[in-house]
Amino acid sequence: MLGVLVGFAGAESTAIKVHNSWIRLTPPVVKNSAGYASIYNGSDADVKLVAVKSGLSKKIEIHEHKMVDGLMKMREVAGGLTIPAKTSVELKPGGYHIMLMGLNLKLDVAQEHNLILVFDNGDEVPMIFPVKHDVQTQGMAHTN
Ligand SMILES: [Cu+2]
Repeated sequence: MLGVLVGFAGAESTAIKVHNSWIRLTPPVVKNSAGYASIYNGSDADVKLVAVKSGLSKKIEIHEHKMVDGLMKMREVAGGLTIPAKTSVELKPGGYHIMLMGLNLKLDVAQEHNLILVFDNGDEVPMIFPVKHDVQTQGMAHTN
């Protein structure tokens, strides 16, 4: 039996919380970029991130990085990215990411873009994604 308590447009209606969202700044000649965030599913049922909506790029896919024959390759996550119940899934460089293909504008660090995360339970979660420099090596920085 399907639940009927859906359809509330307010932010309170979803048990899905998105944190630490950002888009990687790519050079102007690169027409693709990637978005990252941590997605927490506070509900009692698994959900899947099945799509992301934005006018920022012509096409958006949910990708993963996988080692294939010793090479790091990325590919679309078939059927959507599962966020297990009461669990947080991290989208980050080298792992899952929102692939922005065919950017419609030049990225700049001053920008913030609105992306809507679409889940298979019908939830649509809008989130602001600021454009940032890749900070994945930040923790390894040191001074001599
Ligand atoms: Cu990708």
